[in-house]
Amino acid sequence: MAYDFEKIISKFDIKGTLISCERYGEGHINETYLAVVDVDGQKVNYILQKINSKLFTNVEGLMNNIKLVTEFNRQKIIARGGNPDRESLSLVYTNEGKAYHHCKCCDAYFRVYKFITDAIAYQVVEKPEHFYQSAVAFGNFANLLAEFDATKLYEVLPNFHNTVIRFENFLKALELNKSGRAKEVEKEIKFVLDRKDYCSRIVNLLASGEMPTKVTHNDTKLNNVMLDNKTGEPVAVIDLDTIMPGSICYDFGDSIRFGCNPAAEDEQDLSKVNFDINLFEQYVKGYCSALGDSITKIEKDNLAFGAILMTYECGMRFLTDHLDGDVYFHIKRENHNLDRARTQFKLIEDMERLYDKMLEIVNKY
Ligand code: ADP
Ligand code: GN1
Ligand code: MG
Repeated sequence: MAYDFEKIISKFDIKGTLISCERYGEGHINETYLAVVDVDGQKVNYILQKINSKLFTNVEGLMNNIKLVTEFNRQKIIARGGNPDRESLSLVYTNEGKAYHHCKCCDAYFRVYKFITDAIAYQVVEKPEHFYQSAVAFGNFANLLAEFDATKLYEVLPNFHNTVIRFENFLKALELNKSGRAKEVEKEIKFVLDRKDYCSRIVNLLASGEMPTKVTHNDTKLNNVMLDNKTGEPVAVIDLDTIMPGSICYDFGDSIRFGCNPAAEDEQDLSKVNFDINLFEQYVKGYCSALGDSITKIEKDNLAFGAILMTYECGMRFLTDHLDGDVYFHIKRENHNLDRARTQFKLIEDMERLYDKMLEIVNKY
């Protein structure tokens, strides 16, 4: 659908003329655009996002979370003498002071962020150092959020990482088989069913209180952290849609499933998809050093398992969407979600083989 970007941008507190507005980044959920605006003869970049309001049905609640967290972060950064426009995701408010604009003509919700300059969100790890730095970034972010009052947050997507419920949804999708594809993916279906026992471990530890529930990011992929172009050091954690209560094992695990694979998440040639144990060690080192004493024993004991679990959950979600007929994740080609599921399953096989080594590494730090 074509949007009237000029009109949309004019609703926000931006004093200038829109030069261009093109699709940007690799996100699967929202539609992200790079908006270039002429402000007094200077080109200024902004990130414009069409919020996925099919998924985030309470846009007001979602945007209020983002407003609270980004303003909290900005104050902290100012207090330590940093640059809040660069080190935090920062909203550009509408002319009426709102965090988003609802376009009545196209019934779509938009938000604008200041563009974080001289920084990159990597799609794959190009240097081990980058992965280490992303771990430091997410570890520091977790520390910062520990001081944030979680009761102020609206739970945007309840049960987001509840693997037991994800498994039930997978079974429903299998039974309904809306796409008619179940017969073609019997091997992948068996892979998921064989590992059902993984689902309840962390859910139960959280429910019993043995593992602490913390404010977590819940989408800690490498491409949700911006690293400095030149130094490779952390600049900002982005993509704050899913900040909710959860386990740090989920956040740790999601970073590992995405970053320890030198290939893309949707690589079709599975011989290129491998779990890189050296990258795993880099991440453990960065994450544990940033968390220091705030990580409890039960959390530490479950970090390695969290990596397998998050990879399993994500693969299961991709396969569920393939069976449902690609209704959740944006796809760019036929069987795209199946390709994504297969990379996750390949990584799980590797991790299961290397599990003892992973535990040993976690114990070192
Ligand atoms: P999604 O939820 O769809 O993943 P993101 O918020 O992660 O969307 O944005 C997608 C991509 O856009 C990011 O990976 C990053 O490359 C880029 N991006 C997002 N916000 C900013 C920002 N404030 N400054 C610069 N780039 C950004
Ligand atoms: C989605 O928005 P994006 O691309 O950062 C998804 C994550 C998945 C990820 C898989 C809200 O994240 O949970 O792990 O795709 N986000 C949501 O790449 O469902
Ligand atoms: Mg993202």
